[in-house]
Amino acid sequence: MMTTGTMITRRGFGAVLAAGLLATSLAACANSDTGDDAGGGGTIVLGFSQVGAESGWRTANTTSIKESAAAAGIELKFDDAQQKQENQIKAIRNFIQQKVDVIAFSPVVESGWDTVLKEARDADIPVILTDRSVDSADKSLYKSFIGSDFVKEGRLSGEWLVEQTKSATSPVHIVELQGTTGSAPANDRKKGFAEAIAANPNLKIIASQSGDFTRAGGKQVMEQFLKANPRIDVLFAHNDDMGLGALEAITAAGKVPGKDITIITIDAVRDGMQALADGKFNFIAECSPLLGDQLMEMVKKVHAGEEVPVRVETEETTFTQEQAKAALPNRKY
Ligand code: GYE
Repeated sequence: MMTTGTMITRRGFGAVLAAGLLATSLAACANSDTGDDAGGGGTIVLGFSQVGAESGWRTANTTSIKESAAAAGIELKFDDAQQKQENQIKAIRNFIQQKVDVIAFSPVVESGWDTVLKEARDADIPVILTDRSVDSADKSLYKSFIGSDFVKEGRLSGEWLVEQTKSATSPVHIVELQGTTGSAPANDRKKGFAEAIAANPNLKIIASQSGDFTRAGGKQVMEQFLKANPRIDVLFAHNDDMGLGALEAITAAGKVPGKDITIITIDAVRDGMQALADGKFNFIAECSPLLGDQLMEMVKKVHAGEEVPVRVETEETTFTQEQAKAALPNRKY
């Protein structure tokens, strides 16, 4: 989803941060005297509520956040919500009780956050959203949202398919593996893809269901798709992991992934890139999980009471099979 207000890209953000660093450290020093930090001694304490460990993307995101917090000298209180909103709300309430300095979280779904976000605001604890956003109308409930443009990822995936199928004269049967129901990436990737493929009326989504962003979910739902639909030409999976799970179902059904069924996914984590380089996937739209450094810089600014952009968009690219072969040796996650 899009938020209004100042937009700034990752590169531009670096420069803005550099300018604010001096002020940040001065304010941090001043705070150390007041002794109001939960960690004591002037160390900034960040409470972070993670969605879970459902995918390769999520694992890489967690590593990035932990490593960046350590490098920035920020004390991290990390909670894994196991894909449940109720656990995230509990974790945020715990962080408020512990009087952490800043709260950050990646909301599992878009809706239902206003009450707990108001509690954080009442306690004067700034909140930063990372990776996924919320649909709250009241933008004063959080300071910023750092993450990708999921609609764009869906659109780029759809545009590639439109280009590949431009000479098709008969219907192209597409099945879609959606991410977690109600999550921003599932809602937005679906929307962007549907908008793009509307350019060619031959492109038809014949089945669409959630595989919850997991390999097991992708495999199970793909098995159902294959049973119910004698002809499937294209699979659009909202992440690599569901695509990887679906590979097993496709092979078990006696079909050749990447040839009999064209496979498009999103994320570009190492296993996905390997499948693309091996010819099993056909196209990936990248979504970077490396948000840790940007988050820690922003935590420092917000803690110092500085203004931050309301939206920081991650830069990303797309990969064909040839591009995946070239990029794999240097892939960090
Ligand atoms: O694409 C998926 C993960 O929110 C961008 O969550 C993230 C998504 C990512 O489970 O693999």
